[in-house]
Amino acid sequence: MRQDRMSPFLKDGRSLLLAYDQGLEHGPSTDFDDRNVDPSFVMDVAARGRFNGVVFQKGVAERYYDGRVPLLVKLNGKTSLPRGEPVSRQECSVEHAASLGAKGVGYTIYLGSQHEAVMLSEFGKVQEEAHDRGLAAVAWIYPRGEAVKDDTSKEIVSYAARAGLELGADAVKIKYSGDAASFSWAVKSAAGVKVFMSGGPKAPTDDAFLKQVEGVMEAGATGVAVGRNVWQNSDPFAMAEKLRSVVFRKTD
Ligand code: FBP
Repeated sequence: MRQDRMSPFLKDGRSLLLAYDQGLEHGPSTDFDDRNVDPSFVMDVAARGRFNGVVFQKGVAERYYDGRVPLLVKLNGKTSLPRGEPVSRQECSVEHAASLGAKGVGYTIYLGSQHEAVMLSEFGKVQEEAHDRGLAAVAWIYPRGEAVKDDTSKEIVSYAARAGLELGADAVKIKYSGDAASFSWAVKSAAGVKVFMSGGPKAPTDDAFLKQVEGVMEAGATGVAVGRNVWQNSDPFAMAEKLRSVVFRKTD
């Protein structure tokens, strides 16, 4: 049987990942406050909130990762400052991620961008190197750029999921298409690749976000990889508990 490289991040085949690379992607003044600007606070939320994995860029991992939960290192990234078609280039090697204790690596592909080919090609190398080392290769696949009119349509979200399969990802992290029926087409399109919903900006209420997560799980996804909806919450531990009860709910 094929080895499941995602197994370090799974419990009963499901998963709740905590993402914290927004300091690079959005900048501290956009997303952080006095509490969550400190990576050790988020490391603690990941551990005490019983997340199945934490996602850091290498700089944060080098200084703050303490081994309490499995680590996934993001290998590429960009800031919010450049204008024009999005591109995110690799700035950390698979080898370095492995040396930090990562059990998986993450890479963002802006599907539809004029620079898509650069990211597809880099991810191709990342995936092969990761698999050579027994690490999971997780693709953040975000359709974006002039050519993409609606990045949460059923058509485009399922295209992102399918691209993950074609590119050999062990898991894809994609945006929610808005309802369980359309998201289940994305899960089917991924054809066995684990599907995670990407959290997005903090929802107006906990219930509004949990409703999305319910739809995601009903659609057959593996779980969610979430950041702002947890560590921007006034009680991240309570939110983690609520998320766990939805993600790991037994349906039978
Ligand atoms: P959030 O749950 O906070 O949205 O985090 C998920 C994530 O994919 C992060 O890993 C990444 O920093 C961010 O979203 C990228 O957001 P954007 O949609 O602005 O590119």
